[in-house]
Amino acid sequence: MLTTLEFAPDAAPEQIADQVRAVWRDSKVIHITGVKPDGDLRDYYWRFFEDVGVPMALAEDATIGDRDSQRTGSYWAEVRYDPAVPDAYRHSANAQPLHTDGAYTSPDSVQVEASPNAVGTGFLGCVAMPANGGATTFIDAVDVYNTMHDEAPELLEQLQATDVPHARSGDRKVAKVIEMKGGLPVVNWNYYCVDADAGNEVKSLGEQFFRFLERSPGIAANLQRVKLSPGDAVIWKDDYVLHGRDSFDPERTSARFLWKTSLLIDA
Ligand SMILES: O=C(O)CCC(=O)C(=O)O
Ligand SMILES: [Fe+2]
Repeated sequence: MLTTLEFAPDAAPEQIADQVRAVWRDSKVIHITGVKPDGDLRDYYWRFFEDVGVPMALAEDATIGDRDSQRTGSYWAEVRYDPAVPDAYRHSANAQPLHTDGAYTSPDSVQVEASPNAVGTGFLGCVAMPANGGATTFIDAVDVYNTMHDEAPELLEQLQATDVPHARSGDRKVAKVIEMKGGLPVVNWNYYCVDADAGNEVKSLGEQFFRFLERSPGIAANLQRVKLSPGDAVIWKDDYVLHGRDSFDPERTSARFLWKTSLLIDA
């Protein structure tokens, strides 16, 4: 599931694109490591994006408006430790529970045209990382499915049979939390964005899945950790894995600083 690609510090974005294309089909998470771009990391990786797909302007800003109106129309959002911004995982040092980024959005949300082969892909690029903790965590949806099959078969059946609405920032999407598509399980999940209007049964199902992910031995055993270094990036097929992060020792404001965006990759 996880592929690590090592590069020289001065590798060109086009080299990254070539290597990513070569492993794309058989990877769900790709850790790009070793590059030390001069200047703004966003400019460097933008050139990589242009070679492999189409960026999506889905960024949110936790410092403006309320949770329903935080879409900025821009491509990049900060995931940056800042104790001055309350109630936002993106600015805290807490562990972040497993989720998908696209739980309430689709390519229609930003009016980009998706080719039939395009895959919704998350991106994090690293500006700063503290010494202790702060790895981004991933689990293959196949492992989620198999673990549930063994540990919680009834919950798995219910999730496969239930439409769950997610909503935030003016976007709404109704989907199964886990569903077989083309022979592979796909996931759509963010506990904190289950629509407040969802019925009690749906909400209770969400509570059970949240607790399952937190407590299941099989989930913990299959989790993979990617700890980014400055210059590194990680991309992941958002519908095919769940991701989250470990808590970290905050050290100081901006001690952990990642640039986040999403794109459609049609490698
Ligand atoms: O901080 C991380 O490593 C993950 C952040 C994340 O998943 C998010 O902001 O959606
Ligand atoms: Fe995320």
